Amino acid sequence: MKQSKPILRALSGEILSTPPIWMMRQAGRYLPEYRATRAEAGDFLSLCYNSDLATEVTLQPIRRYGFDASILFADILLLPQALGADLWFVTGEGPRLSTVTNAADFAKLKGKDDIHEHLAPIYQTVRNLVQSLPEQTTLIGFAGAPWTVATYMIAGKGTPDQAPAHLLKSTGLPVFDALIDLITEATIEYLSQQILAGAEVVKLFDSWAGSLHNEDFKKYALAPTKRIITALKKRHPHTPIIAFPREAGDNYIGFAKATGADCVAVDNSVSANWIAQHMQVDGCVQGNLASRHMVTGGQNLIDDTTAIVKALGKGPHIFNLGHGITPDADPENVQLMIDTVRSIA
Ligand code: 1CP
Repeated sequence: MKQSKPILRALSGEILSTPPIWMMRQAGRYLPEYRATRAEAGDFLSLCYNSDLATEVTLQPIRRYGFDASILFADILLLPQALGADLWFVTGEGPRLSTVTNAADFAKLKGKDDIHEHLAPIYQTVRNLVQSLPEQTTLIGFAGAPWTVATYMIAGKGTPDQAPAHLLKSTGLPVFDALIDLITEATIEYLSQQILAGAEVVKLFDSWAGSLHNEDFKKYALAPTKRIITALKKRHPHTPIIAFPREAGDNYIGFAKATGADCVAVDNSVSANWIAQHMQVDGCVQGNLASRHMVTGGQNLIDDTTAIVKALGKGPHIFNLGHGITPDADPENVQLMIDTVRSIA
C-alpha cells in the first residue's frame, strides 16, 4: 500500500529528505492553551475521560506547530484503572494507585475483556480525532508496555528504581507473572479497539525498560512487547507499531527484529551516530533530542537538532525528543526545533 502521510512513509521504511516530526507529551503543561483546557476539565483524569476536551488538547499542538503526528490524549495508567485499580493524581506529586502485591490483590482485578466500558471515552476521542485532524497528520494511539504498567500497579506510584516491582519479581513470581500476563492480554484488546476506532499507528511506552537486565529484559520487556505486536499484526496487519524500551542501552540492538516493531523510539542516552550504526540498519527509528533543549533553547538546540537529522538522514527516521517535553519548556523553543529540522533538507 503506497502511503502519502510522511509518518506512515517513514514507518514503511522510506527515507524522506526532511524527517517527519512529533513530540512526546506534545499536549501538555508547557502550553498555555493546555493549562486552560485542563482547568476547564477540573483535573487531569477528568480531562482524559472527557472526549471533547481530550480531542481539543490533542489538536492544540497540531494547530500551533503543524506536527506530522498527533498522539491521542490519554495516559498509560487508564488501563490499570479499567482493570479495577483505584487511580488518582496528587497535585505536584503524580499518580497514586491501589497496589497489587499478592494473590488476593490480583484476584480482585477484572479480566482482559472487561475494560471496554470504562475505556469507551478514550475510543470516542480517537473517533473524534479521525474527523478533525488535518489530512496529512497521522493519528497515534498508545498504551504502556506491561513491565512499565506493572511497576505502577505494584508500587502504587512512580518509583525512581522500580524497587517494589523488582521485589515482587523475586519474592512473589507467580503473582508477578500473572500480572504481566493480564496486562499483556488487556493491552492487546485496548490497542486493538484504538485501531478499530481509527488510530493509524500505535506506540508502546516501556518507560522503565532500562531497569531490566539480561534475562529479565528478554522476559519482561522484549517478550511481552513481541506478544502484543504479534497479536496486533494478526488482527491489523497494516497498522505500524512503534516500541519505546526507554534506556535499553545495548538491548536496543536487534529489538525491532526480535519483536516485530516497525520502528523503535530511542531516548537520548545514546548518540544518533550509535543509533544509525546499530539500529537504523534494521529500519525506522524515532528520536532522540534531549528534552532539556526545549527549556534552554539557543544555539545548542540548533546544533544538536542538526546533528541528529544529519546522522539519521541516510535511513528512515521520525524526529522526536528522547523523552517527554517538560512543563518548564518554552513553546518558542519547540518552534525553533521544528524550523531547524525543516530547514536542513
Ligand atoms: O496535566 C497534568 O498535570 C498531567 C501531566 C500528564 C500528561 C500531560 C500526565 C500525568 N500524563 C499526561 C499525558 C500522557 N501521558 C500522554 C499523552 C499524549 C502526549 O504525549 O501528549 C502519554 C503518551 C503519556 C504516557 C505516560 N504516562 C507514560 C509513558 C511515557 C513517559 O513519559 O515515560 C508514563 C510513565 C505515564 C505516567 C504518568 N502520567 C502522568 C505523570 C506525571 C506520569 C509519570 C509519573 C512518574 O513520575 O512516574
